Amino acid sequence: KRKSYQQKIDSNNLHSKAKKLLEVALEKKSNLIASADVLTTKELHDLAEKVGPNIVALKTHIDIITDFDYDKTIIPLIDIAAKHNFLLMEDRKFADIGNTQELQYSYGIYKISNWADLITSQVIGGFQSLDFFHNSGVIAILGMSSAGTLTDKNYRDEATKIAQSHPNVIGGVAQNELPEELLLFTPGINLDTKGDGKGQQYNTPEHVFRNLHTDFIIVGRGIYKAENPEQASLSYKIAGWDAYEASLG
Ligand code: UP6
Repeated sequence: KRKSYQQKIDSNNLHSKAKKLLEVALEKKSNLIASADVLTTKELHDLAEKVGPNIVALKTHIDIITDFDYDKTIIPLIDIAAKHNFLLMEDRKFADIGNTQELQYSYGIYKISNWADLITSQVIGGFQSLDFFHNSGVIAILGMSSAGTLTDKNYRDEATKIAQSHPNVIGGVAQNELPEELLLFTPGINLDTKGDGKGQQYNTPEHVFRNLHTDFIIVGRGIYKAENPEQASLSYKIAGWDAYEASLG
């Protein structure tokens, strides 16, 4: 039997960003993270405004924004996030030594540490490589959704040990159930299709809540490519919440 969001909030030593995320989930009755894989600042802000009321977090790949400008892209995004009460999650998938990750996290044009409540990181660089992510909750990449991924059981088990023991880590991205002290974030979610012809493999919210006891679903093209992203975000929000409640038994 899985733990509820409230039971997770009440657990000891919860990271402040995990607590915030779970509180927003209960407040909005949502476990939906929209992935904003769009290419311009305007599209990013428009999508954030449209889906904002229905999501707990907006996931970015900030390095695909073609007209990125910190003041024009990030400052308004922070305001939209505050207005609609969602967190910002940068899906950077860091994968280097600690010193390099520290530089990539805080410097360059993106200055991720200034604004990202949550960041994703590989744990391939080992435990200490995660030490410098002080301002964000880290979501460790433990298993990938794509066909042929190298994240086999042995890798996942060892990566999960690092995630469980590191104080900066709040959870993992995976396609399997995790130890209950780690929040589980599951991408590869789509209600209409099984794949994208480029290796992505999709499941439904119902499947991942029932079988993996996931905590948060991540939806990209199912929302931002929909004819009506606002309506699509509402549909995924409801499907995710119903599946969560059903998984409580
Ligand atoms: N993502 C995955 N699978 C993983 C890890 N991350 O799909 O194992 C990310 C992708 C993309 C989003 O980088 O931003 O989740 C999924 O998008 P989609 O719903 O459009 O396939």
